[in-house]
Amino acid sequence: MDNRQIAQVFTEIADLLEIKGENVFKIRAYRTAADTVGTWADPVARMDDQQLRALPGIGKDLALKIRELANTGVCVFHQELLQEFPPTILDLLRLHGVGPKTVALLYGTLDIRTVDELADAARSGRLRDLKGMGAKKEALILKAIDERQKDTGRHLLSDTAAASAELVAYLREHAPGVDFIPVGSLRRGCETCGDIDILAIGGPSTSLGAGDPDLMDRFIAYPKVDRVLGHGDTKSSVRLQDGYQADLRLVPPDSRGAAMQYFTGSKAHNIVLRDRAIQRGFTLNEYGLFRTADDSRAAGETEEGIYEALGLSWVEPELRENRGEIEAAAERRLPRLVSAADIRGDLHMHTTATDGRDEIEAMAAAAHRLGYSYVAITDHSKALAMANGLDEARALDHAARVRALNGRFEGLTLLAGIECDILPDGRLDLADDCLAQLDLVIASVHSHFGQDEAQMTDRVLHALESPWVDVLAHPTGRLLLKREPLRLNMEAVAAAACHGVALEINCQVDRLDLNDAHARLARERGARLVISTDAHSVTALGNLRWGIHVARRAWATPADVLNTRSLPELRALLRRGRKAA
Ligand code: DGT
Ligand code: CA
Ligand code: CA
Ligand code: ZN
Repeated sequence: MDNRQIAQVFTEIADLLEIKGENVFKIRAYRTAADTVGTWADPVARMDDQQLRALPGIGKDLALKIRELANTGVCVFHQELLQEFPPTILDLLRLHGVGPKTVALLYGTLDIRTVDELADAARSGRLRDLKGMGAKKEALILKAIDERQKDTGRHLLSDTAAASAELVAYLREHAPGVDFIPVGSLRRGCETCGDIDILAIGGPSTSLGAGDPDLMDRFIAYPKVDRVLGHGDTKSSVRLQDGYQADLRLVPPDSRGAAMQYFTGSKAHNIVLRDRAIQRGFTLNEYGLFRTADDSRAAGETEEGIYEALGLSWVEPELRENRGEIEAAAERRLPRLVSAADIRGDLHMHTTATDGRDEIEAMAAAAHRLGYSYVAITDHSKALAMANGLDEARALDHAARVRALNGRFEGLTLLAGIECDILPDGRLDLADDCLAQLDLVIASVHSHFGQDEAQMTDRVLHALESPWVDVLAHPTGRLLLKREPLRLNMEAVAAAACHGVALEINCQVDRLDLNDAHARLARERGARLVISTDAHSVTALGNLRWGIHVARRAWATPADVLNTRSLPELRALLRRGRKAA
């Protein structure tokens, strides 16, 4: 079992204990353990008892449970708890705003077991009279159900990438002669993916049409397969235990590029490309590009060959959405997209001073290992009381501690920053003379998400008027598959940001906020982007790659992105830098 799976078992135990109304300390112990295991870099299943007990928050009992999970794949305590409730009850918890206490209430009083039963009860107004509910919460639950249904079947990019990588590793091990390439929306770096699409490039026994029954047998024998949806010699589909559908398609080597192109999509991109082929006397399909006149092959082995034969330069997968990339490829003016290698520093992260898990020094050491030239430590401000946000005095103390580490890590500069809340009326949570003493100020909305568009836009614009704000973080506040974006006039925000505020692409796996469309709009209006992890732990610094996909899907070049700059260049671009100059 990998860390993610073990963490999930602990989270479920905590949820079920909470639904039962058990001891809060016991519940918290499982949540802490889930957190530790879920973010630990090395596989805990391989650790011995002593190593396990050295992990934060893991005692004798939890260490035993991890050993049990590693050895048997299940935990008896977890199984027993699951027996006490209908299995569908955990689905209720995945609704936004529905926690274990609400589930306990719904199950205990109305015997609600499924999302459908909950929807019925909410629609017929049976929830509002329950203790602690009310009409407002009833409406919120209905909204959460609607949002959930709209998204069913989609998964976060990062989760899909992990599930796909695991499957591909299995396939590579069991079919060493075959080449496997993840395609579909995953290759395009879409924020969520409907399924896992994997392309297999012919093994020795393959020729067009003949297929490879052995390969497909091995595919459906993958231990995580829950159900086989289709099973042929060149194409099979399965449903995996964690809810993913996975499609495997096999093509011969001379169709490699054509199949990569076809199955990477998007559908919209493919349709335009196929029309272009027809206009030029070709037929394009997953096996190749053929001259319609005599059916002879014009291209197919490589993607580049296909695009070239159609008078186009090769198009990066992230751009293949029929949003102008074909025209740009025809005119040879596709942008040089930003990549992870261009990034010189990370400008948004938290430490144990607020809700981060690691100390300043650990974050800095990790950034140093990543080869960064600079990082900004940006803990929360006081309005975020839940996160132990900093007031002015603590913020300045913290800044001094951050700056004191400068010189410790060769080539790395630590910037003392803050993530300052934008209050409901648009004022900033900390006083100007405090903000002025910091190196970087990120502003963000963490409350009153329900304001209407005019109010919310005014609120954000007001905050951006402060001469001390350098970055607007996670501008829409959305949580993928969970919370809708707040209502904000992005045109107006982008226009305001042109006066020296960078708009963040937040790399948290369920934020990716700005999204691709907004980031592109902001860029086109002349606003600068910044790609930041908002890491709350050392390991989360690695989430940069997800935000890079978003930036690339927004057609961003290195020049569009603040944190591709050297530190002196960056300082000069900040509004506070211009002031000083
Ligand atoms: P998803 O799974 O909803 O996240 O999005 P995709 O893009 O991965 O879509 P999927 O899995 O249905 O199909 C994978 C690729 O196969 C798709 O991007 C393009 C190609 N494809 C599928 N169906 C069609 C089709 O009807 N026409 C064309 N031209 N291409 C198709
Ligand atoms: Ca797909
Ligand atoms: Ca598919
Ligand atoms: Zn943050």
